[in-house]
Amino acid sequence: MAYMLYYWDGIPGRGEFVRLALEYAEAEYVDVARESGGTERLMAMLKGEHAVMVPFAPPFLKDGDVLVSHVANILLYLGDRLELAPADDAGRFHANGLQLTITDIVAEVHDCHHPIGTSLYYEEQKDEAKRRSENFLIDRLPKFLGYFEKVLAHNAQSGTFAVGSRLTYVDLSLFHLVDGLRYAFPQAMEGDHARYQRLLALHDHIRELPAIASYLASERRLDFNQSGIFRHYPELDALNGP
Ligand SMILES: N[C@@H](CCC(=O)N[C@@H](CS)C(=O)NCC(=O)O)C(=O)O
Repeated sequence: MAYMLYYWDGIPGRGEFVRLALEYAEAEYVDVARESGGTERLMAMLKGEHAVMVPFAPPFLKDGDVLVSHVANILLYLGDRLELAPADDAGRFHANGLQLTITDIVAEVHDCHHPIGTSLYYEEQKDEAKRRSENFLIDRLPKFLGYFEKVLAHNAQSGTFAVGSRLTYVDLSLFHLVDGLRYAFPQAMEGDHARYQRLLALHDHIRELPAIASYLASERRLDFNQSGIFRHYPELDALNGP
């Protein structure tokens, strides 16, 4: 049975972390909201159509009777089923911890353009967004990226991947994180090659993998835009480097 992925249509957003895992594994899945009537089906799930649980927000994944919400939780679930995670507990929970750290930075990226309220327009919180982004670029971005660089260097089992000796969903998510940051903050991300060598090499490696390259060239892949998590406002990318 195909996995049913529920995520807002029109943006890569948080759904993209899940899509990349499904695409890399060449798993059968339906991107529900992109089908005719799909957004209505997504909304119905949010209203409690599912027998067992009501998810708070997309993305969520339905696999038969199982409904899993939150990116990191979905990837924990898929990691086991698609062989995208180590089999042992030490490795599985290490991967989950890294994914939760990606969840944290993604929330901070979102807060760069919406620091006051998700329900307010960007234009209503522009001044705060500038202050938030400046702090993010100076303080938080190097801390997070430096951490992921350290994780890659620390993994003696692999010269490329974050956990263990094989590719995991964490590597696919790090690819999307770098992609998104380069879109949102091109100026700040420029010139980081020496500092984040392993992370950027991982990004390039993932981009060239046949299943990922073919996904990126397909219509299933949505471009970044001004509605998702990673948005480009030049005035928020005003620094010369993180
Ligand atoms: N912790 C959740 C966050 C989910 C989330 O914030 N989803 C956004 C779309 S990317 C949403 O629709 N939020 C609605 C809301 O927070 O009211 C995850 O990692 O999946």
